[in-house]
Formats: sequence, structure tokens, C-alpha cells
Amino acid sequence: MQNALPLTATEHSLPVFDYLVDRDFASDVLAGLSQQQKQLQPKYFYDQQGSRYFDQICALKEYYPYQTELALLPKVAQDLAQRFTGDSLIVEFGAGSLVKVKPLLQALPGIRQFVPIDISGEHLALACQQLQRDFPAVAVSPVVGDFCTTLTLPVMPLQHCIGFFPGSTIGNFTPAQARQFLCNARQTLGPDGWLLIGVDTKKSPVYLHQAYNDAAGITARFNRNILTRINRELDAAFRPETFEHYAFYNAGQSRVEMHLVSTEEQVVDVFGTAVAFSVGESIHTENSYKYSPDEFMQLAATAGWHTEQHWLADKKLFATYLLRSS
Ligand code: AVI
Repeated sequence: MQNALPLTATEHSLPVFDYLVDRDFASDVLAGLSQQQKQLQPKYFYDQQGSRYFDQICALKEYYPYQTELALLPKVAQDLAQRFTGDSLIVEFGAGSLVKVKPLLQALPGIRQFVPIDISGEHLALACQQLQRDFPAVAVSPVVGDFCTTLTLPVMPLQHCIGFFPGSTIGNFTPAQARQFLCNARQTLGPDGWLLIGVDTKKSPVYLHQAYNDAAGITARFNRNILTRINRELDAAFRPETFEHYAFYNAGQSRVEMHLVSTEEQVVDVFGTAVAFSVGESIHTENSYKYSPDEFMQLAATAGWHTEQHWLADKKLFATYLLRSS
């Protein structure tokens, strides 16, 4: 096993590779808030509380992508078990709570190592401890880092290296960023790499509206929590209750947009910088792009990936693609 980076470990935790992800938070926030259309990068949603809110979103009946993909994965895993019979490893990008990898680990006896990469270290460490107990024969090697960059991973030399990127997280990138991610993933996974990726499909805006505007208001809390995080970590003075959650489908751009809309004219101190808001002015916090299968396969091809197989969920609500480096 190749140890590429210094390990950090505490007494009760698995060793974690730490790429120190918070360094750029302050400059990203100030840069985003000084643009004409104020914006924040969605990767900053996921502090410990934000990750908890996201888990709650996944349990909502309105948020169809989670349950739909989860229901598709046992079939996907069965098909993969026919294809990957040798010793293999799985690298999960943006791993979160590690629920979706379980059907793969259950169906593929050849998996020897699992390398989950996530920006939220504490959440990842807890999820890994549980997974390691459930799958003692698999070496679980968590990496804390920004999976958008190319990373050198602590991987064992095994026959197949399979990337896993579920949840349609690729939809949170612009198409140009998505292509860059796919290029980087190809480099990270090596010349014989594979990538199993979940991507949300285009569908009725009515359905999309419900998914991003749930009745219990969890998505609104998730959205506002980014301001609470900025207050805590960057010494800012946002009053989150003066910003309203606003999410809608932008058909021209094929994406759901999330914004936080100021209900007041106000000036907020952020890290010593005064940021002014007029009434109704928004901070754009997230895009969630939706792709038809043809559009996605074409995008993947421009990044050097050939689609070997794809699976469509019931009513074409969600798609999973198996890509091979070409
Ligand atoms: C993580 N990501 C794919 C989710 C999405 O659907 O874009 C994040 C999310 N935002 C609001 N609800 C869920």
C-alpha cells in the first residue's frame, strides 16, 4: 500500500488523509459576495450541521433522487458483479454517509479496498467506522479533501479501479466544471479506470419544484445554514432569518437554482468587509443541472469516457451510467 500523504489519526478513529480543505473558505466567500449576482459555492453547505440537514433531505418523500437511485443500485450491483470478478477497489467521490456503496460492497465479493473522499471530515470519519464494522474484509481508507481536484490516493494495486459518484452531485457543477471533474476523475482513477455515476434526468418542473421546496422546510434550513456557517467560521454577522429560501427550475439552463433572498435592505459585516443587500436581492447558492441520457453520454465522451452501460429508473426519474476510460 502506497502512503502518499501524512496521516492524521485520533485514538478511536480510522486514519484519515487530510487535505486541509478550509483554507480557501474566506477568500471564496468574499469573492462570491462581491459579484454583481452574489453567490456562494454549494460545497460550503456541508459542515457537520449541513451534512445532517442533507441526510434529512434524503429522507423526504419529495426528494425523489435519493430513494430512486437507492432502489436502482441493487440491480446495478448485480450487473457489475458479472463484469468485475477480480480483486477491485472503489473510490467514492463526495462520499457523505456511505449508504449507497453498501449494495455494491454486498454484491461484489472482489472489493478489497474502499476509498471514500469527502470534504466533511467528522461526518466521514463516523460513517467509516460503522462501514468498517459492517465490512471487515474491506480496507476502508477515508480521504478528507476536495474531490474536484486531482488527488493522489492511498490505493492498493488491484485489478479494477472503480470510481463511484452517486447522488447526481455532478449536477451541482456547471457543464464546464462537470467536464473538468470528469477529466480529473479519469486522471485520479488511472488509464484503466471505470466510473459509476448517478445523474438526475430532465422531468416536469412541477416535480422538481416539490423536490427543492419540501413542505417541512428542511431544504430551506439546509440553504440558510450556509450563512450560519459563515458567521461561525468567518466572523460574519448574517441574520439568517432575514433571508428566504427560493428554489425554481430554470428551463433555459436545464437547472434548479437555489437562492437566499434578503427580506430587508441591510449591510452585513463579513470578515471586516461591508456587504450591502437591497430588498429582494439574492445570493445564488446552488445549481442542480438535469441531463437527458444523450446529453450526459455526450458530455462524458468529451472528457474521454465511453459509456459501457446505463440504467434508467422507473419513469426515467434518474439514471446511472457505467463509464470506461477510453
Ligand atoms: C447534493 N446535490 C446533488 C443535491 C441536489 O439535488 O442538487 C443537493 C440538494 N440541494 C437541495 N436539495 C438537495
